[in-house]
Amino acid sequence: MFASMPAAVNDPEHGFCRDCLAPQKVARRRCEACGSPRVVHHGELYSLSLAHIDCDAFYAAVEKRDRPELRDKPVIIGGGKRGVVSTACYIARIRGVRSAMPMFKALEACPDAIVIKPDMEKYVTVGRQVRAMMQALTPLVEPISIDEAFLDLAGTQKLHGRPPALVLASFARQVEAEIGITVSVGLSYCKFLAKVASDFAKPRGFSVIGEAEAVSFLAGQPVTLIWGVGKAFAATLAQDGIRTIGQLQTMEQDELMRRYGSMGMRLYRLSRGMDDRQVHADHDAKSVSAETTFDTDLATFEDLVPILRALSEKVSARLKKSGIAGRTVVLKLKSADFRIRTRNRQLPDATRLADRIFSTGLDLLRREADGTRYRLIGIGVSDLSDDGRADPPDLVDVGSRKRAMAEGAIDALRAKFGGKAVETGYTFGRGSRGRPPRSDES
Ligand code: DCP
Ligand code: MG
Repeated sequence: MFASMPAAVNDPEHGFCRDCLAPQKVARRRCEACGSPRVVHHGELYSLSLAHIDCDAFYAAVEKRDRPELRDKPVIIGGGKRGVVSTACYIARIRGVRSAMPMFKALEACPDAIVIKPDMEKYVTVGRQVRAMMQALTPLVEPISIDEAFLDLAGTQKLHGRPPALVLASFARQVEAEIGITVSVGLSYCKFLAKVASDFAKPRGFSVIGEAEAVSFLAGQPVTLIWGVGKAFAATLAQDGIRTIGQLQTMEQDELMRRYGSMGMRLYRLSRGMDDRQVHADHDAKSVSAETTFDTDLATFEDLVPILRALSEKVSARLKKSGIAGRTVVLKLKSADFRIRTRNRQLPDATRLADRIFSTGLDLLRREADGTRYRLIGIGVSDLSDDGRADPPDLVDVGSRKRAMAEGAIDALRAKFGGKAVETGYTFGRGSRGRPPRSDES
């Protein structure tokens, strides 16, 4: 089923060596030309074109590149203000170190680890270099974070003179040679499975999930593999006795939607390997945001919520006006002593809906309303793209589709009667800006 497993080969013509790129006529464990064990075989190898590429242990890999004496040592990037692990190299991971682990715990697990403080500027630079190399392969590069992106290579065979699979394998080699870090590649027919695949054989992985085996592959996987199924939702599903994606595959769409409303449709489709989301090119990832400074500092969640609502609406209105959408929601707070906190969360799909921006911002705000007195709050979205396929009805739940329609109706009324004609619960009674008057705004 997977590229690295020659046993599942269904067409031995469809293979190559990831080291020397030589075609493989016979499904053997080692390359016919160079003897490398890194051979890839898959029946759909030369017809698939949607890829997800993710750098391996990114920050740690960059540090190891710059300090070769650390190559065979356990390295942890982290510490600093947060006191947690940002990333650990694969040697440290074998010893039990994980991202987001408190540093003292990481050092308990791996006392001889070398701890390096993050150098974000450097990582951003390297991330950009990798991205530029991706953009040389196809204009359809959709960055997901500093070290990962989706690439749609459909229709590029003529340009490259070889199929996407080979272009990707050669890209991985090029990143190693020119940048000095490694990547893992997932190749499939949809975003969901391309991302799953890239994660499957890390580090230096190259995994292929074809249409033919998607459903049977997914059947044995835990529900947490599905985008949007976090710990809390997995616990809900477990209460209902659902732990594997295979169990979801036996359930009807209606039932899933009745039981899980917002997530039911997503569970139904993704469990069956159905995912129509397209790869959207990067639009230079700027952001659209709105913020406001208060006359008097505010500390309670209740005081901040209506302001957040009003600002979310403002951001949404701007997005709608310019025909764009954003996928990462960013909350900004400035405390009375001028410390800035930014918190962000990435959504599965880009949005331009006030409702989604607000509810995501609300989640982020909840954790920050810890008694700190704030003088400013802001909300915005980044990872901008054309809005053509934002808030997709195929994957968005019924509830939010209704909210989207309601939002459209409210927009229409506002266009007709002015901004104050319709107020939502959170801003009602606070004026259209949802906060006490006299505040300035930027
Ligand atoms: N990162 C972080 N805090 C986290 C997770 C990630 O600061 N909780 C940073 C450090 C990572 C980078 O983002 O190097 C990329 O995140 P990934 O999830 O891709 O993790 P890695 O690239 O480190 O490891 P992997 O090989 O699993 O992709
Ligand atoms: Mg990574």
